[in-house]
Amino acid sequence: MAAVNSDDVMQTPVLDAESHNLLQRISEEGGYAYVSMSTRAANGDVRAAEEAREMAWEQLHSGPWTSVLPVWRDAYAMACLHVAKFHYANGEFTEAIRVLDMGLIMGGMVLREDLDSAVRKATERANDLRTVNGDGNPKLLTDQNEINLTEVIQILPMKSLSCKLVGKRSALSLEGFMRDYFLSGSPVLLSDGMNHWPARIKWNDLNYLKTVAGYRTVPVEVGKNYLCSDWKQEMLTFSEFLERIQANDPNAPTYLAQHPLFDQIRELKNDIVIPDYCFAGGTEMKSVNAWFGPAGTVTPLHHDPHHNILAQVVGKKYVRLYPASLSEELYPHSESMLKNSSQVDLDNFDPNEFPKIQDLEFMDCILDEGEMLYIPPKWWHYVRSLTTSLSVSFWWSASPSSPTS
Ligand SMILES: O=C(O)CCC(=O)C(=O)O
Repeated sequence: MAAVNSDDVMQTPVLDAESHNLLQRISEEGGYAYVSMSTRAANGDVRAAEEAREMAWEQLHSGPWTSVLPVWRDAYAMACLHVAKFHYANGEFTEAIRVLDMGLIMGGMVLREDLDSAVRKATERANDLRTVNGDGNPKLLTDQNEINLTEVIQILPMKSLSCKLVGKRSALSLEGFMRDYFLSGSPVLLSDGMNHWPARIKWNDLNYLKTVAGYRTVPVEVGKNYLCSDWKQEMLTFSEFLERIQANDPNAPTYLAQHPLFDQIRELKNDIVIPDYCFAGGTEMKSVNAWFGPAGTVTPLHHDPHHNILAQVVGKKYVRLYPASLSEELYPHSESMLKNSSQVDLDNFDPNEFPKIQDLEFMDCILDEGEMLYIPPKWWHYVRSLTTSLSVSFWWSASPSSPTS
C-alpha cells in the first residue's frame, strides 16, 4: 500500500451529478436493495460498496447479455466507482485500476467519463511508484522480424501460397481503392499507408506498453480457438498478458482477440490512425478492435458482414480468403450463433468429411508489418500469426444503397 495524501481524492463529477437520477431509475426496476447499499457506499461504507457491486454483477449475469437492462450496466459502473474510490484513498492504485477497468468493460455509458479520468489518475499514481528494471535501453516485445518461408509453409494449411496471391498496391489513393477494389468487392494488400502511425514505433517497446497499459485489465482468449472445447476467456492485466505472449506456451496460446481496446485505453488509441480507405462508401465506423498475441494464434475460417481493413502493426500473419460466392461449399455451422464460421478446421481436416473444400480456389497472402489487408464484407477468412503479432481491424459498413453493405 502506498503513502496516502489526504488531499488526493478520486473525483467523480458525473457520478455526483447523476447519482440521484440513476438511483431513481434503479428503484423503478425494483433494485431497492442495490439502492440502499449504494447509498451506504456513498456515505463511506466500503462493505456496502462491494455488496452493491456484487448485486449489479448478478444482474449482468441473470440472462443473455442482450436482455440486460442498460440501467444495470450503469449501476455496475457506479458501484465500481464507489469501490475504486476506497482503494484509491488507501493508496491501492493498481486495485483501483482493476475495478475501474471492469466498470469500463462491463458498465454502461453514463459514467464513462468518470471511469476514464479516474483510471488515468490512478495509472499516473501507480506509475509514480513503479520501478523500471533494466539499463534504460528499450526492450523489444519481439525481435523476430524474419520468417523462414519453407518452415512456415510446413505449418500452414495445404496449398498455402501456391495459388492466387492477393495483389499488393503501394500508397494507393482513396479514389484508386474505391475504383479498383471497393466497388468490385475485391481484396487487396495496401502498403505504405500506415508509416506515419506512432504505433509503428511505440508498440514494439515493452516499457512503453507497460507504462501506458501495464496495469489495465483486458479480456483474453486461452486455447486453440473459439470453436474448440478447451477454449476459455480470462481477465489479465496487460502486463501479465505481455508476459504470456513472451512465454508463448504452445499448449495454451493467449490471444487478446476482437477487443475494443482503443475505447478502453486512450493512449493506445492515440497511436493509431483510421485509414482513409475506411471512408469509402461514406458511412460509419462499426468497430475498431485489437488482435494481439504470440506466434501461432489462429482465427478459424469465418466471415463478417462489414468492410474490414486489417492493419498489421507488429509482426506477420498468414491470411487465406474465399469469396462469399463459395459459402455453400465451405460448410457453415448450422447453429445461428456460429453460422458465420466454417465447420472445417483448415489446419486439420478430413477430406472425406468435407470433400468440396479441397478444390476450391482461394486467395492468400502474408500480411507483413506496416501493411493493411482489405477484406470485403462476407469474404471468408482464416488468419494465423507467424510471429508475435499486434494487429488492428477497422470494420465499417457501406451506405444502405451500396450493393455490398
Ligand atoms: O487477425 C485475426 O486473428 C483475425 C482478424 C479477423 O478475423 C477480422 O479482422 O475480422
